[in-house]
Amino acid sequence: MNFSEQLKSYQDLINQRMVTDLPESGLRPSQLHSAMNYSLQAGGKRLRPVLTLAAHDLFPGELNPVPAALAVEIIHTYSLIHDDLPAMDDSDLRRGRPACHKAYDEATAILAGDALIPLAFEILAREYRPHPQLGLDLVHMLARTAGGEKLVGGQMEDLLAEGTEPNEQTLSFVHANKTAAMIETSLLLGFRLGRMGGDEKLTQLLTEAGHALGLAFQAVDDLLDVTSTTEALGKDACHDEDRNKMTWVALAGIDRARELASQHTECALAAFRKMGGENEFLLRLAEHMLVREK
Ligand code: GRG
Repeated sequence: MNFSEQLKSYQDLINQRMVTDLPESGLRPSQLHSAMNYSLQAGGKRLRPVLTLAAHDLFPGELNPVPAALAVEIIHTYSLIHDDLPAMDDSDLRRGRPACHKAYDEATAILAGDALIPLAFEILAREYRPHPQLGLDLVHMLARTAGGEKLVGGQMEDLLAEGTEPNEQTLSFVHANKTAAMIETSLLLGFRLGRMGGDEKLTQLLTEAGHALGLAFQAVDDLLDVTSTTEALGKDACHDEDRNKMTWVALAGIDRARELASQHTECALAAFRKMGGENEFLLRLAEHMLVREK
């Protein structure tokens, strides 16, 4: 399979699994379950779960990484639903459609996000029950990443920084925790399920790769906000500037943001290369993420 076919095949695996593991839209209360399905099935790049599957396939094992990948996408989607709320980033458009609170209402969007969080952990607990130690490790890794020191903490600082003078220290904290932590963990969950999952040296290299990839992803996200269009992105362009957000573009300009994205990508590539295994797809994916258009 070439890179595009492999990417599509990973995305298909996640999308198919979503259909079986999500509560049906009609389930009572249908407004809640329909909103959960609406946001999850709106598409999106499925980047994080693809990373989980590709990291598993570096050194594939006997266990199925798809439920772990789905759990990651579910947490990511909850964070997008809540991020779009008027009390947070106040965005009307997401994944090319009205944001959840626009398609439904604010209370429903809050509750849909709330219900997605335990669903992710329910899937992990249920699927990996025959391997309790492993299952607990996965739950621990994802919970920690979704919590106050990582995703939620990064989001808090991001909101607090709005309208303040950009500075590198805050920006680095926000990017490391709001964005890079989940990308790192997406990789680590998949790797943990593979046959080399207990190898410390490889885990360390993958952690470095994930961190760098996450920082590159955020730098590209900052760039796309000013260089792309709402149609291409499927979410509001120039939103960061409108919200007076602290971004690399605001702090250091477009050229520096590009330079940073390339440097972080190089770091990620170097770590993936050192890991060996079936790393060809991840190498291509890291390059693809640098030149992505949405
Ligand atoms: C509400 C706890 C909480 C956290 C929100 C995800 C997030 C944190 C904020 C979204 C805003 C933003 C620009 C975040 C950084 C980059 C990012 C996570 C972009 C969205 O991810 P993509 O581009 O989206 O992978 P798709 O729709 O393709 O999955």
